Amino acid sequence: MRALRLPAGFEWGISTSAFQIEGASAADGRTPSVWDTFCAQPGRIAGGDRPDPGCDHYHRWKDDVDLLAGLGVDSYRFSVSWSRVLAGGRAANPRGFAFYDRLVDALLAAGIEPVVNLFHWDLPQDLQDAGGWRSRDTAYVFAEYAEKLATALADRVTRWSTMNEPFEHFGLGHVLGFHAPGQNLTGVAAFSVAHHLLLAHGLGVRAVRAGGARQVGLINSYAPVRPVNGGGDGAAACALDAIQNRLFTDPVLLGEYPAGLDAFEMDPASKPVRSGDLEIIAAPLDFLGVNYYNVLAVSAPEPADPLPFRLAELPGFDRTASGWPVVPDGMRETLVMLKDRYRDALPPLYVTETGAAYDEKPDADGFCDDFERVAFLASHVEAIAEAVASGVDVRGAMLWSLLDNFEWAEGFSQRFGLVHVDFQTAQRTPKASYYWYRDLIRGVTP
Ligand code: IFM
Repeated sequence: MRALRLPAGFEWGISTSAFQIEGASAADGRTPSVWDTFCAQPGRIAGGDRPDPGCDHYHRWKDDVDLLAGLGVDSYRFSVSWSRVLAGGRAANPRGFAFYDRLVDALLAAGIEPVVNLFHWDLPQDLQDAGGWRSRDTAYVFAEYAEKLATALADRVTRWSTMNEPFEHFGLGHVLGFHAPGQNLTGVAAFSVAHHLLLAHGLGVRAVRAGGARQVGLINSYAPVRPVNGGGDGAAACALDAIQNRLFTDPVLLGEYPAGLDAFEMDPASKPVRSGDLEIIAAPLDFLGVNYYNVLAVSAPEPADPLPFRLAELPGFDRTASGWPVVPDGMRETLVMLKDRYRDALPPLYVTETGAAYDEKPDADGFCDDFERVAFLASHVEAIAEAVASGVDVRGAMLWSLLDNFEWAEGFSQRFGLVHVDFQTAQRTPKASYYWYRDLIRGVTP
């Protein structure tokens, strides 16, 4: 790995999410989320995997804090299970709050800054039954949750994000139906979900600040779009760029919806958008979180295609076990794209996720040599440093993820962890990438 040139104080962290690691779905008063419901439906999850007990972080959190301390990270980003702290999404559950209290205290005692994300796709099922994100009310209930949580934790937690990757929750969960809640919405119905997620974000920013939070941001996923046949696929590339890279960023940073949504029959002048909403959505942020995994290749759609683009193969790149092309320069390109596109409207950036699935196992001596993940992470960290060198204000990087975990519709078949988890026993085994990252953080050039 080349010597990294990053500013002093550059932050190194790692990310997880509640539903993917906690297990304990019925412990201590937790109520079901849309993902519990979805996982119970036959055929939804690869191999019929069930998330519980999975990593069982709810019971093994002390071991996981020890792993974080051994890694030496400056920060740890985790999400809160809304269904654990508020039964049905509304009624305070003291035992749920107590779990995150303990976790925050243990992180601080270990010298690790807790970074709290409020929503990583696990809407309480009761709120889904009341209309989910198609209902405007859900955005207001989210704000109540946000304020309650900030009131409980903001004396110790400085940095908050309202939500992680709303685009994936919208697209995979509400349009393509591959994720919970498994809907196939189009037109105004689909647009209402996007708009209410954005409204929830804006109301959530106000609410966590009212609860005492000092730094608030949003975490989005980004993917540079490459037309496979150059200009011939330009319209398809613009359509995918509008929805993947702009739909959840332009309203937040510029106070307006991007052009190009009409290709999806989504109309920003339609009913869900009320006067004053965009001002709420564009509340100033302290940071933007950037999740980057790969670039997307696209071609023009065939006449029968339901979407105004067709995803294509990107030849010439290695692939991870998820089949995603390994394109480290896409990280630099993403960060520079954000700087060029949003200029003065862009707050400081943190890379809040990057990582890769590879299928390595511990050998007889317990050594797990995930050399492909080490190469992936090293090249993507170098790409962040290149973006910083070209003037992008990136303050830190959080890798995905601490543990192998429940990879949504892929179940346990895709492993992103720096720590291997045996899902029969929940035993944790740090991989080579864990030691590589530890040394990087210590300033040891691998
Ligand atoms: O596991 C997911 C995470 O929940 C959101 N970002 C992408 C990761 C890998 O697919």
